[in-house]
Formats: sequence, C-alpha cells, structure tokens
Amino acid sequence: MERTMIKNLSEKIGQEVKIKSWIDVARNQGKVAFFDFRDNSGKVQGVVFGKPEIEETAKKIRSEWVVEILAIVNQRPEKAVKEEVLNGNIELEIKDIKILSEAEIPFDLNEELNLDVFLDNQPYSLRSEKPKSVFKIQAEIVKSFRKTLNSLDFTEFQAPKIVGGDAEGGAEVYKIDYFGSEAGLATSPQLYKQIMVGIFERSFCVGNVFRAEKHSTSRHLNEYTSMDFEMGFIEDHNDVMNVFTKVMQGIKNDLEENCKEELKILETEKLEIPDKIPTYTLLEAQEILEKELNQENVIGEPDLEPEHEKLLSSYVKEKFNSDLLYVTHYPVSKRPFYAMEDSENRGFTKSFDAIFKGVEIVSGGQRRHNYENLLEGLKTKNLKPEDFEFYLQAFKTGLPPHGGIGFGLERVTQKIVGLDNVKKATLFPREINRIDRLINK
Ligand code: AMO
Repeated sequence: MERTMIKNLSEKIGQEVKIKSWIDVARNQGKVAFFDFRDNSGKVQGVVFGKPEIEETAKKIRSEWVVEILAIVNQRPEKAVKEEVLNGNIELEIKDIKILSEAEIPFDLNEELNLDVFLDNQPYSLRSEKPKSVFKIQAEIVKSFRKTLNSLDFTEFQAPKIVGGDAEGGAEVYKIDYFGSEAGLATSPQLYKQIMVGIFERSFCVGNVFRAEKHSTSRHLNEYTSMDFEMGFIEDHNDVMNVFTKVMQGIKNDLEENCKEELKILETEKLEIPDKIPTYTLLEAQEILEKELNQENVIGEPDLEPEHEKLLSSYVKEKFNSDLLYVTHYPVSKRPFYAMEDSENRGFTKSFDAIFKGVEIVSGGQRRHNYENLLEGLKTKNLKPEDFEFYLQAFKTGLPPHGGIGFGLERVTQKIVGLDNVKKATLFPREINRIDRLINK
C-alpha cells in the first residue's frame, strides 16, 4: 500500500491507509493508547483499542519514535470534532504498527528553552513548531528572492567561496592555507557579481559568506547567507532601490500566500512595503534624528548607530506606514572602494542602506564602472591595483554603469518573524563562541 501524507487523510474517510510518521505525543490509558502522529504535512490523532496483538508494541512507544501505521480513517463523533485544526474531524483506528526507529529525547519539545540549550540541541529542538516555522519562512524568502529576480531577467550564478586574499579589501577575512599559498573565505560575492554584469548584464546569487568578526552581538554572525544582485545600465542607485522594493513586496506577497500557517504560529505582524519607500540622505536622516527625535551630536557622523536605525524605523512606520526605509549618500570614507562618488555631492557616495523594522538588512548602491575611476577608488583606500588584477579585467574590457545590493537572509528573517536575536533565525549559527557546540577556549 502507498503512503498517504497526513494532510490528505480526510479525503480517505472509511478507507484503510498507511502513514509514516513521528510520534508527536503518546498517551497510554490502560487498554486504550492515544497518539498524535506527525509528518511533514501535518498531524493527526490515532487510537489503539481492542487489538491485543499490538497492545504491547503500543505501550512501548514514546514521543519521537518513528513508525509506520496501518489504520482505518474514521469520522469523529459530532461533539469531538475540532473545526479549527487540520484533521480535527477524523481519527485513525490503528490496525498495525511497525517501529522504524526508537528515540530517546532530552526534553519535551514544548518546553521554553534558553538560547544555549536550544542551540546545543538543534538536531532535536528545531523540530518544534515555532523554529520549524521560522525556517519554513526563511526557505520561502529565498524562493521569493529568486522568483522576483528571475521574472526581471536576472540570471543566477554561483559565486566562489574560496578567494585569493580578500574579496572586498576589508579586514574580516578567514585566512586558509591553500596548498601552501594563502587564500581566504569570501566575505561577499562582490567582485564576482560585478564581473557577471559584463556577462549576463543582470545577475544574482545566494550563498554563504564568512566574516571573521570577533564580537558577539544580536545582529552579527560569522557565517551568513548573502543574497546579492547586480544590474547593468542603471541611471543611478535609485534603479537599484526600485528593484529591491519589488523584491520585498514579492517576499511579503509570497509569505502571505504560501506561509499562512507559519505566520499564524509565530503571530507575526502584517508587513507594510508601500510602492514609495521613505528615502533620506544620511544628512536628512540625521536632521530628523536631531530635530524630531531628540538625539544629540548626530549630524556630521559618518554612519548611523543601531539605535538611530531603530528610531528612524519607528518614525517612518508611524508617518508613512512603511516597515522599510532607505538611507543614501554615506561618505566615501565609510564605503568600500567600488562605491560611486556623487559628482554633485562630493565626498558622498551613491550608495544606500535599507533599514527594515529597526535593522540594516541591505547595503548597496551604484558602483564605479570606469576603469580609471575605479583605480582612484582603490587608491583612496590604500589598496594595490595588482591585488585586484583579475577583477579589473572586467572594467578594462568594458562595463556599463551598474549597481547592486547584498541582502542578509538571517536578518530579514529575524525581523519578519519578530525575534530578538539573529542567531534564532539562523540554522546552525557560527559565532565567536560556537560552532554547533560552545567552543572551549
Ligand atoms: P555589507 O557588509 O553591508 O555589504 O553586508 C550586506 C548585508 O549583509 C548582512 N550582514 C550580516 N548579517 C549577519 N551577520 C553579519 N556579520 C553580517 N554582515 C553583513 C546585512 C547587511 O546589510 N558587498 C556589500 C553589498 C553590496 O554593496 O552589494 C556588502 O557585503 O544584512
């Protein structure tokens, strides 16, 4: 007999079925044993009653054992029907049980756990409903990112994760021994996605990147998933922001369509991504912080503090009902060598950050596309052109005006589902004190 998925059982009332599942809950009450069965499609209740040949087996079974069940699908009596839950109108009358795996569990899945206990036990703790919903939503975000960009004629590529030296000229690189030569783990696909503009014109990638940051905060990971795109023939950074707005609107719509149950379990707030996203230059944002939000000594600083990002988010939510805002024109000193300087606003770049529900989820902007101008950029950061020779070929051989973004998957997930720490939105987080287990130092 073929396996029936649990979500489809109510189509088979009166029939014999085979299910394969975990035991979600086992309750043994003398001559009657009740079970909740769980597979990846849902849950259903079943009962063993008046079957002496399987009573012994039924008594042994505990939560998380893996079983194969033969059963009749029965309609529940009227007064026992639970309208609001999946399979609330049926119950399985169990005829046979085959044990596929036994299990020994460290704690009940419904227990509230502190973060370290949760992380130490992830192969098990991730099975509970809330974290499972977080990562279902995360999978949908990635799917939606790809869907929107594919629909806009972007082509996906796979960026290398082993790079010669540093991908961007920053300091936070994990060095690795590459057959006696020095190499590093990519901190971003930046150089490769720009190269790909010369090949596909519009291109994107999704992949893990590595940052050797030596601090532990609620917003930083040492390995995270970067969703990047890069597009040619732009007028300026506004074209890039417009595509990112479409990406966020796509994510909102796809989650509402395909993750209804998960959004309900996590009690998430409805997302607001209007067509016109509030956009300020860094200076304008700083003026709002000082004049309207009672902050001091902000104007003229090269960047926003995390607290400022939170205040600006609340401000635009209240004023424009938007969960997203853009801040543009960060100073040349604060942006990487490839960021395009604004010829009408010297010292500032055509770059931007996207701030979502109080945290930066994206950096991006227009890039220097002219070879000589890019060499200037390298010079301002004291970087040597010979270290970037491979990448520079793309510019020597002709690149259009272009721009793009890097978008942190874990941060956007964290904010959509309303978690207080990015590690809770990361499968198997890597941070200074942990690779799966806490590291003994
Ligand atoms: P940046 O370094 O600002 O820009 O990173 C872009 C986005 O990646 C996420 N992010 C992180 N998430 C978790 N832990 C971290 N340590 C971490 N660092 C960054 C954030 C951030 O907004 N090459 C540029 C992008 C570009 O210009 O296209 C870059 O990597 O969501």
